[in-house]
Amino acid sequence: MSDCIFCRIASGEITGLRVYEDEATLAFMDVAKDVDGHILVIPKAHCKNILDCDSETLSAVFRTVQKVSQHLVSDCGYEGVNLLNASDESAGQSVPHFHIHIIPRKHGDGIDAWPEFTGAKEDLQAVYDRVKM
Ligand code: DGP
Repeated sequence: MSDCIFCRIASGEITGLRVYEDEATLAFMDVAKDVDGHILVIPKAHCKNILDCDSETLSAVFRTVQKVSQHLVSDCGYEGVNLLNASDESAGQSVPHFHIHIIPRKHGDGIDAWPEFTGAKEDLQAVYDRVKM
Protein backbone atom coordinates (compact mmCIF):
# COMPACT_ATOMS: atom_id res chain seq x y z
CA MET A 1 0.00 0.00 0.00
CA SER A 2 1.61 3.22 -1.16
CA ASP A 3 0.32 5.27 1.77
CA CYS A 4 1.50 2.75 4.41
CA ILE A 5 4.70 3.81 6.17
CA PHE A 6 5.79 0.23 6.94
CA CYS A 7 5.15 -0.91 3.35
CA ARG A 8 7.38 1.97 2.24
CA ILE A 9 10.09 0.91 4.69
CA ALA A 10 9.76 -2.73 3.55
CA SER A 11 10.16 -1.75 -0.10
CA GLY A 12 13.17 0.44 0.66
CA GLU A 13 11.41 3.61 -0.48
CA ILE A 14 11.92 4.98 3.05
CA THR A 15 15.11 4.29 4.92
CA GLY A 16 14.97 2.02 7.93
CA LEU A 17 17.70 0.48 10.07
CA ARG A 18 17.30 -3.07 8.79
CA VAL A 19 18.34 -5.67 11.36
CA TYR A 20 17.31 -8.78 9.41
CA GLU A 21 15.21 -9.61 6.41
CA ASP A 22 14.13 -12.50 4.28
CA GLU A 23 11.74 -12.83 1.38
CA ALA A 24 8.60 -12.39 3.46
CA THR A 25 9.61 -10.36 6.53
CA LEU A 26 11.69 -7.47 7.78
CA ALA A 27 13.05 -6.61 11.24
CA PHE A 28 14.08 -2.98 11.74
CA MET A 29 14.78 -0.56 14.55
CA ASP A 30 11.79 1.26 16.02
CA VAL A 31 12.36 5.03 16.03
CA ALA A 32 10.43 5.65 19.25
CA LYS A 33 13.63 5.95 21.34
CA ASP A 34 11.72 4.56 24.31
CA VAL A 35 13.89 1.55 25.17
CA ASP A 36 17.27 0.54 23.81
CA GLY A 37 17.14 -2.20 21.22
CA HIS A 38 13.44 -1.79 20.37
CA ILE A 39 12.90 -3.74 17.13
CA LEU A 40 9.82 -4.22 14.96
CA VAL A 41 9.16 -7.31 12.84
CA ILE A 42 6.73 -6.91 9.93
CA PRO A 43 5.52 -8.92 6.97
CA LYS A 44 6.59 -7.32 3.69
CA ALA A 45 3.11 -7.93 2.28
CA HIS A 46 0.55 -5.63 3.83
CA CYS A 47 -1.94 -6.82 6.40
CA LYS A 48 -3.30 -4.67 9.18
CA ASN A 49 -2.96 -6.89 12.21
CA ILE A 50 -3.46 -10.36 13.70
CA LEU A 51 -7.12 -10.23 12.71
CA ASP A 52 -6.58 -10.19 8.94
CA CYS A 53 -3.12 -11.72 8.56
CA ASP A 54 -3.05 -15.10 6.77
CA SER A 55 -1.47 -18.02 8.59
CA GLU A 56 1.49 -18.38 6.22
CA THR A 57 2.44 -14.74 6.77
CA LEU A 58 1.96 -15.11 10.52
CA SER A 59 4.27 -18.11 10.57
CA ALA A 60 6.91 -16.21 8.63
CA VAL A 61 6.67 -13.24 11.00
CA PHE A 62 7.03 -15.43 14.09
CA ARG A 63 9.95 -17.35 12.58
CA THR A 64 11.71 -14.01 12.18
CA VAL A 65 10.68 -12.89 15.66
CA GLN A 66 12.30 -16.02 17.09
CA LYS A 67 15.43 -15.67 14.93
CA VAL A 68 15.97 -12.04 15.96
CA SER A 69 15.20 -12.81 19.63
CA GLN A 70 17.70 -15.67 19.66
CA HIS A 71 20.30 -13.39 18.07
CA LEU A 72 19.72 -10.71 20.72
CA VAL A 73 20.32 -13.24 23.49
CA SER A 74 23.08 -15.32 21.87
CA ASP A 75 25.11 -12.54 20.31
CA CYS A 76 24.14 -9.16 21.77
CA GLY A 77 24.33 -9.50 25.54
CA TYR A 78 20.61 -9.59 26.29
CA GLU A 79 18.97 -12.27 28.46
CA GLY A 80 15.35 -12.32 27.29
CA VAL A 81 12.71 -10.43 25.34
CA ASN A 82 9.22 -9.07 25.67
CA LEU A 83 7.03 -9.43 22.59
CA LEU A 84 4.28 -6.85 22.22
CA ASN A 85 1.53 -6.38 19.67
CA ALA A 86 -1.46 -4.09 19.39
CA SER A 87 -4.13 -5.31 17.00
CA ASP A 88 -6.72 -2.62 16.27
CA GLU A 89 -6.89 0.99 17.35
CA SER A 90 -8.93 -0.12 20.38
CA ALA A 91 -5.82 -1.96 21.55
CA GLY A 92 -3.51 0.98 20.89
CA GLN A 93 -2.34 0.13 17.38
CA SER A 94 -0.98 3.33 15.86
CA VAL A 95 0.54 2.01 12.62
CA PRO A 96 -1.98 -0.09 10.65
CA HIS A 97 0.52 -2.62 9.28
CA PHE A 98 0.99 -5.79 11.33
CA HIS A 99 4.06 -5.66 13.57
CA ILE A 100 5.51 -7.40 16.58
CA HIS A 101 7.59 -5.28 18.94
CA ILE A 102 10.68 -7.00 20.35
CA ILE A 103 11.95 -5.44 23.58
CA PRO A 104 15.31 -6.94 24.57
CA ARG A 105 15.66 -7.49 28.31
CA LYS A 106 18.32 -7.93 30.97
CA HIS A 107 17.89 -8.56 34.67
CA GLY A 108 17.65 -5.24 36.49
CA ASP A 109 17.18 -3.14 33.34
CA GLY A 110 14.27 -1.32 34.99
CA ILE A 111 11.99 -1.59 31.95
CA ASP A 112 8.30 -1.91 32.79
CA ALA A 113 7.03 -3.81 29.75
CA TRP A 114 4.44 -5.82 31.60
CA PRO A 115 1.65 -3.65 33.02
CA GLU A 116 -0.01 -4.73 36.22
CA PHE A 117 -3.63 -5.33 35.23
CA THR A 118 -5.84 -4.63 38.21
CA GLY A 119 -9.12 -3.67 36.58
CA ALA A 120 -11.05 -6.92 36.01
CA LYS A 121 -14.70 -6.18 36.74
CA GLU A 122 -16.62 -9.17 35.42
CA ASP A 123 -17.17 -12.53 37.02
CA LEU A 124 -14.55 -14.97 35.70
CA GLN A 125 -17.12 -17.68 34.88
CA ALA A 126 -19.31 -15.16 33.01
CA VAL A 127 -16.38 -14.05 30.89
CA TYR A 128 -15.38 -17.67 30.30
CA ASP A 129 -18.91 -18.53 29.15
CA ARG A 130 -18.74 -15.68 26.63
CA VAL A 131 -15.27 -16.38 25.21
CA LYS A 132 -15.12 -20.17 25.28
CA MET A 133 -14.71 -21.64 21.76
P1 DGP B 1 2.03 0.51 17.58
O1 DGP B 1 1.62 1.66 18.45
O2 DGP B 1 2.00 -0.83 18.29
O3 DGP B 1 1.24 0.51 16.28
O4 DGP B 1 3.58 0.77 17.23
C1 DGP B 1 4.02 1.52 16.16
C2 DGP B 1 5.51 1.70 16.34
O5 DGP B 1 6.05 2.13 15.10
C3 DGP B 1 5.92 2.76 17.36
O6 DGP B 1 6.69 2.14 18.40
C4 DGP B 1 6.78 3.75 16.59
C5 DGP B 1 7.11 3.00 15.33
N1 DGP B 1 7.21 3.83 14.15
C6 DGP B 1 6.27 4.69 13.69
N2 DGP B 1 6.69 5.27 12.56
C7 DGP B 1 7.92 4.75 12.28
C8 DGP B 1 8.86 4.97 11.22
O7 DGP B 1 8.65 5.75 10.30
N3 DGP B 1 10.01 4.25 11.28
C9 DGP B 1 10.28 3.37 12.29
N4 DGP B 1 11.44 2.70 12.25
N5 DGP B 1 9.41 3.14 13.30
C10 DGP B 1 8.25 3.84 13.29
